[in-house]
This record gives sequence, C-alpha cells and structure tokens, in this order.
Amino acid sequence: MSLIETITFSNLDNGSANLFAFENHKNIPFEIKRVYCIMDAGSNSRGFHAHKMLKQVAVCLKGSCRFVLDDGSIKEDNISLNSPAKGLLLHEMVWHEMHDFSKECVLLVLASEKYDESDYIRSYDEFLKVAQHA
Ligand code: T46
Repeated sequence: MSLIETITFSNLDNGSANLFAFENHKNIPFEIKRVYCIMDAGSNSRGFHAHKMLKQVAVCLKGSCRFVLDDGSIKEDNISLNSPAKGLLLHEMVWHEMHDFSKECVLLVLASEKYDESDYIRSYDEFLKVAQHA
C-alpha cells in the first residue's frame, strides 16, 4: 500500500498561458474552507506534524519541494512536487514534512477546515501513540 495519492489538474488555457482551476467536490475531494500559500521558505524544512481531522491538497505552483508522508507504519520520503498540474492529498492522521524548497517555490495548500491549532499533533511520539490506537 502507498500513502501517495495525487490529483492531476488540467491546464484549461487555450493559448500560451497556464490556467488551473480547483473546485470543491469536482477535482478537490472536499469543500475548501481555507487557502494558504508558502513561499520564500529558504533552506528550512517545514511541517513535522499531523492533523487530527483536516484534509488538504498541496500544489506546487512554481519551483519544487519534497514531501515526506508517514502514517505510523508506512513512510514515503521522496515525494516530489514540481508542477501546478499535480496535487498531493494530505489526509488526516498522516505525519507530513516538507523539505528541499527551491528558491522560487510557491506552495499552495487547499484545506477542508479553518485554521485550528488544536487539530495539530506536533509531537512525533504523540502521533505514533494516537496512530497505533486508531
Ligand atoms: C500543513 C502544512 C502543509 C495560521 O495562523 N493560519 C494558517 O492557516 C496556517 C496554515 C498557519 N498559521 C500560523 C501557525 C504558525 O504560527 O502560521 C505559523 C506557521 O505555521 P506552521 O508552522 O504550522 O507552518 P508549516 O509550513 O509547518 O505547516 C503548514 C500548515 O500550518 C499545516 O497545516 O499541513 O503547511
């Protein structure tokens, strides 16, 4: 079994531009309640948490970065995002990390819920305890 679930987005532009659309329950499998963007991450890795309930889709609009996904038993540590045509599903209760941001990386994240710090599990030990009892 793989933890890697991706969505392919079509370029909808008829001319020389790129146009990608993200729609609730159409190409995004939930209702989008929040959109955020990470850029200028420099050489810092990010993430290092899981969400209890939140579902997300991450899309690298420009540049590239590498995701690590870990559900407590399977770990995928080399998931490259480098195209606006590819979305990575970040399911609830999956530990995720982001590494190797390129200088120009613009990472868009579509989220199923508003921001709620109490939904985060930021300790890997705590994550493993919860994941193993799920
Ligand atoms: C995730 C990965 C992929 C807010 O106040 N509102 C928000 O909507 C978000 C996303 C963050 N924040 C605050 C919370 C922290 O004080 O922004 C600060 C940085 O957040 P964090 O350290 O969680 O950033 P990342 O890049 O490690 O994680 C982010 C998302 O927070 C997280 O949900 O799944 O991107």
